[in-house]
Amino acid sequence: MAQPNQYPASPPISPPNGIQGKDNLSMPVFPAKPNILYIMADQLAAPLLSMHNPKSQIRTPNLDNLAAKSVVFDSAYCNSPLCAPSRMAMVTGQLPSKIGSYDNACSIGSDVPTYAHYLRHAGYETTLAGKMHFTGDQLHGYENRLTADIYPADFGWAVNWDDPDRRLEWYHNSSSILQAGPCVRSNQLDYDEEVLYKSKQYLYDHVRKPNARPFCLTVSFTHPHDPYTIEDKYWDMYEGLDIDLPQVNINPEDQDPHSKRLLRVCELEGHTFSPEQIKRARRAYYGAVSYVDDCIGQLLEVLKKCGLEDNTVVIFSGDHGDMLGERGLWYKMSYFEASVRVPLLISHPKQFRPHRVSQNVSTLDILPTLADLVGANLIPGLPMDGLSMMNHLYGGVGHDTVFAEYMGEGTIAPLMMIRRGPWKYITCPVDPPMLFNLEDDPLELLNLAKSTDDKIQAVFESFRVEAGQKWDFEQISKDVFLCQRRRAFVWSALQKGRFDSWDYNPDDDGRKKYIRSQIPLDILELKARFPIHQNLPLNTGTLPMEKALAPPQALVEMASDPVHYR
Ligand SMILES: [Ca+2]
Repeated sequence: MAQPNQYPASPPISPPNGIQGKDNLSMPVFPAKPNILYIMADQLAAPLLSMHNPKSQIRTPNLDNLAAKSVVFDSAYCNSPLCAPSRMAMVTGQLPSKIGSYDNACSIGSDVPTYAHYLRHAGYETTLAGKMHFTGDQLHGYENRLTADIYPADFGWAVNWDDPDRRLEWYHNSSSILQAGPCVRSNQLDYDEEVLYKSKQYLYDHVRKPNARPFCLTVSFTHPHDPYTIEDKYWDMYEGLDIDLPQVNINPEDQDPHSKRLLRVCELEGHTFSPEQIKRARRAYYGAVSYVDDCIGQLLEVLKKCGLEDNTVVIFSGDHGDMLGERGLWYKMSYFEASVRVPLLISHPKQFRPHRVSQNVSTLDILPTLADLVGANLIPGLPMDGLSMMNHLYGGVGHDTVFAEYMGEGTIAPLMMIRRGPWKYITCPVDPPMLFNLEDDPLELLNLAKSTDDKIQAVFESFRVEAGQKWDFEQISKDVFLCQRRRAFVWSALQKGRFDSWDYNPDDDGRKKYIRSQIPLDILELKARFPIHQNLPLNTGTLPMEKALAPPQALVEMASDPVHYR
């Protein structure tokens, strides 16, 4: 008799994802579940990266090697060019307006399924090291969090559209550019060094654990996010290089309305940076990217040394880019390529032939792809905006559309983007629409919204109608205002009297580490050494406690492996 379907029989709201299996659900790709190592960088502009741009000046040898073994997505986008909304969309597979993630201080419901819930439900140990910018609930399905977040978990960074001209204390400003240069140490380095150490330790712990479940480890670095500073080692890598200046310069008065607002919000209005200042900022950014590349190299080296390389899918992406002076703009919050495009590669060469994908995909698609990779079922009846990239991974024809939404600081009404084929359409109730053909005009210089060409007008008109059907701008605006006002009030109340932080405090109990009296020393050292030495003590495994503590069979086998045994 067939197994009863454990999920409701109602059809999915979104089309079925990935490879179609029984009951319209995803089909497992692997007979055995692979581990997942998902690495993220923060504010890494895909168009500047060597794996996407052969003319790149940034040195990323580890990413380049990884890309050669990967499916590389050359037109991948975030779904909101701002940290938290982008990440919330990525973890849930839903557009920001669907989950109420409008700015960097919105909490999403703890009942909204994330990829961590899906993988955990499918038998994975889901672990996060580094940044995810959750407000409120700090886990959202991750079983372990190895570090605190770098950003606050409270409502302090809520945006206020009721007073859009007031700059808030935490907004970006020009200091990142004016103070760019090398350093011995920074807040960002403090953070990423911990993220790297804890992630490597997690992998070492995993291989020494008996009967470990497959892992999904998300390692999320804060570099190369501004401030533009990096330690000398990485700054010095670019000594003597004539750093490229931005390709496009646009006078402030000629900017589109949203870009003008961004200049004001980032306190860049009236600033004219010298070529030397711009080059210093870009050089520090290059160095920070090389630092991330170095961290990635170290993680991959640990995978290899621990014998995990073959059965681990490696994913690399980011949350948004950085304009780095292109068009006179800095940071993000814009739909121009350097701000909204993200790096994306998925590597598992024994399953996916390394190749390049030119279709438009987005980080929303990561959740359904992960579900397909591990054979997890998306729950029918629950909303899902992302689409599996499994067809792209196998070199077939996959989807080619990205939707993005922006409702944070710098806009005063929902600002939406549709990217399909060569086209990028941008619309906002308070701004004139924009339409670019990125094949003909990769620098986005020619707004075709008012083109008199009939064919282009037809494209424009179809995007206009599609956006009007997809988004209820009036309702979304109301939702944003309500959410902002609610948080402003609650936050002002929470700051009175005793302050109880929601920031995550990771478990790091020294009483459970290293040499402690509750485990016999020989056994402890045996379990801690990887790979296990081939000369095992003769009497191990006779006492019940020793039996329980016996090394995993895999380690015993590795002890006779000449590659690992030294
Ligand atoms: Ca970010």
